Amino acid sequence: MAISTMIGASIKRREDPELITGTGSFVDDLPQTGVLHMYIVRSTQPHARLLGVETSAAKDADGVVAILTGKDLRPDFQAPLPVTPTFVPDKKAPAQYPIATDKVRYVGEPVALVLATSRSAAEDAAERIEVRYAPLPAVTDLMTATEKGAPIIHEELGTNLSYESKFSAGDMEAALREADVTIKERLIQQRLIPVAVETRGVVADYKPFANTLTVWSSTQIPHFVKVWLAVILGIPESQVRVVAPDVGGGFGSKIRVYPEEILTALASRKVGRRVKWIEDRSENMRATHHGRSQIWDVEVAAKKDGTVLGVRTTQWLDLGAYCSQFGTFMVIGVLVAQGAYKLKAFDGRSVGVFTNRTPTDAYRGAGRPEATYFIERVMDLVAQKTGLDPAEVRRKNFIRKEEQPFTTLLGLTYDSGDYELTLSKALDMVGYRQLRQEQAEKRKQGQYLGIGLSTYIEICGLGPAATTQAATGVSLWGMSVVRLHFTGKATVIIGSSPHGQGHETTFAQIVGDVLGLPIEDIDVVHGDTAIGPMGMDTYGSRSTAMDGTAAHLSATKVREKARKIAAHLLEAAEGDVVYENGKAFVKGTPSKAVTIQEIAMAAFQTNRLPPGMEGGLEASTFFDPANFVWPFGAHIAVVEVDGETGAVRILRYVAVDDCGTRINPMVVDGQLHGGIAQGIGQALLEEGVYDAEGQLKTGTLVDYLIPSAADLPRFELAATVTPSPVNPLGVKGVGEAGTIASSAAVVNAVVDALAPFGVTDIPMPVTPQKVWQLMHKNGGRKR
Ligand code: MCN
Repeated sequence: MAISTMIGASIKRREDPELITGTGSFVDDLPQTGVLHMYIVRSTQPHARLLGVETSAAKDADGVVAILTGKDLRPDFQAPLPVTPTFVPDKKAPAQYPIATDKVRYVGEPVALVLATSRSAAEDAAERIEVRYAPLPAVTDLMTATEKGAPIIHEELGTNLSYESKFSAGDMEAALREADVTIKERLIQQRLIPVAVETRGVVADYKPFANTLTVWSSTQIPHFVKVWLAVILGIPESQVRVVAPDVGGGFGSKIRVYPEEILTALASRKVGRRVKWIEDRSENMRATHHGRSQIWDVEVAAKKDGTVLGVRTTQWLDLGAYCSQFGTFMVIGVLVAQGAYKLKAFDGRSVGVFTNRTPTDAYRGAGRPEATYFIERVMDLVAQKTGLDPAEVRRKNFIRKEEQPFTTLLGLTYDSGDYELTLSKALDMVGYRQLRQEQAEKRKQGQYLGIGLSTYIEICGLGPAATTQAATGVSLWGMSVVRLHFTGKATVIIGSSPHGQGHETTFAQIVGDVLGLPIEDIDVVHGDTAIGPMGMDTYGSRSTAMDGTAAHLSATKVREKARKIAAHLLEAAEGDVVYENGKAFVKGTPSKAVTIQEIAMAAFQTNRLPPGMEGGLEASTFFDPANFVWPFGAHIAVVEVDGETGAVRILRYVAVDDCGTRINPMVVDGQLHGGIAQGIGQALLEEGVYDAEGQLKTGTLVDYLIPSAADLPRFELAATVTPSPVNPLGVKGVGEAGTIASSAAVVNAVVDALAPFGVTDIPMPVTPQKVWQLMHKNGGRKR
């Protein structure tokens, strides 16, 4: 393959052979010698005073080295777990410590640690620990949690309300007065349990004499974990190293500094030995944060020609028992809920509430699936009420290509977009007109075909340093180092780290494109805080737009220096030398070229460097773009609802996505496949359910359904390319796009199929039981 076509090439992911042959190296695969195994005793109570932890029987058990309780460990914490300010800086965020001392607030909260010579010894000993609780009534309902008389989870606050914030612009009352139609609806974002194939795991190794700590963690954020280990344990940051080895999926669930990272490190410091903790699946379902768990109340003002004048929403956000690190990031959903449309008024409110359930935090899309679900359901509600076609309602309200960059009512500016183009392409692909005819025919025969659209936009590529500093308290940069070795091979060190995304391939493509090196000559290094630059880690589909751009810029700096060295070697004027495909030559004489390998060698030899030039061939970059990037697209689901059973089958799924320049279209498609599957999982199958007492009823994969290939159709994908103007590569993110778009498309399709029954909404997950009940409600079919 010609090197100059490296960007846009569907190169197979080079990380995969290792992963699919079982030779990857995950936390659990690290050398075991001398390691102590940690088992965490967790609260079985959703809300209770912790009266005591009786450990004497367990201490004598075989293989036990130490047992530690919250009371033993509390003096060692120099700070609570971090909570970022994210959009609602004045929220009430009670301090959460990694282990309970006086009270437990959700099932799964750590209560005691058992350290033993084997995992089974630790588990056996844990059974001998007696935890004495005085149970308290639990808060398990988001909508009644703040009512007078509800049990208070954090007494020091005197309320279960964390915050209530408004984000409004334009005159919603005027929009309602001007409207021909108004609609009210309540949309449910059920609680989701992220199910990464690899559960979390931590190995910590504290060296007492050197006061150094090395932690291997299955995390998306090794750099942030390093900082917080240093702060919470009081170890100089320079003496803490965090490594994220191969990480088997995260989907946002490994985005926070977790209690277990602190506890494993602290346990290692207490006993002076290497300590390992590996989460088991049922622990994972309770202790790893959950996602979504929101209710969105909706009010719409529209004209009878389909023009949407204004929307009002309240996002009720179930934070769970504590404010998780990025729990209130989900407020972003309200901030971007305007979607791809022009509106006169937006009236948004977000209310964050504590309940006695596992804390919620980012889950693939984090706020943007909720926003898309809201505005895309709004478009369909308006179509239904006005009798217009859902595609026409969208077209009527779209922000036009020539209006980009477009500033929303709440002041965010879209970088570029052509929403009409992706919609037209998707409609063509699916054969929309013909499908509508087919639908009408089938209805006559009592068969229920549904067509659902979702023309989403997304904010990602987090994100401009100043904006993210103001919104979240952290300046987010893209970071990279590109280093050429003596022999002309390159190392690229990036500030993000993948957990399934394929960075080792795509980042090599980015650098290879600039330097004209084959990707076999480029090693992409990530996820180790002891190597390379400070990083800002992986979330918010930011890596390519931020660290990818930083890698491009570092490579460009290296290329520029290489060109200067080449000019010296060729005894030519700098201005006459060009660099192409890994070679530098005087313009017009490519036969007399010096290769990058020769230039790299010369960069380390004083006798071959231009006089006064510093040696080496290496550059680093802190990249700070002017804006976020805003991918978009049009997804169409075609479903069939079984009139007898209420079962939903997805017949077709068409998606046209635009993530700007695609570095590797095959990787992009892979990201979309996974993302769409996850959104379909939310639409049809998944729900984290608690009973009225606060016990998790879906604590295993038997009760919590995730989609398998058998539940999914073949995805029909296509792309348009609208480059982003905010980075030189023109890239936007794609890691979450599929999830952001797909739940809305599928639910819109089901509601469309059920239109003859007068159905206007159906809460996710759309189970056969709910569908069947709606079909039989109030005497069945209406038209
Ligand atoms: N890419 C590309 N061209 C583009 C954009 C992206 O070729 N225009 C490639 C990238 O280079 C990268 C992949 O697509 O290899 C995703 O890139 P990007 O959109 O920048 O997202 P991140 O790398 O920052 O990944 C984060 C994102 C998020 S937030 C979640 S959640 C998520 C996701 O990626 N979790 C995943 N994808 C996942 N994929 C897997 N397998 N596992 C997860 O846990």
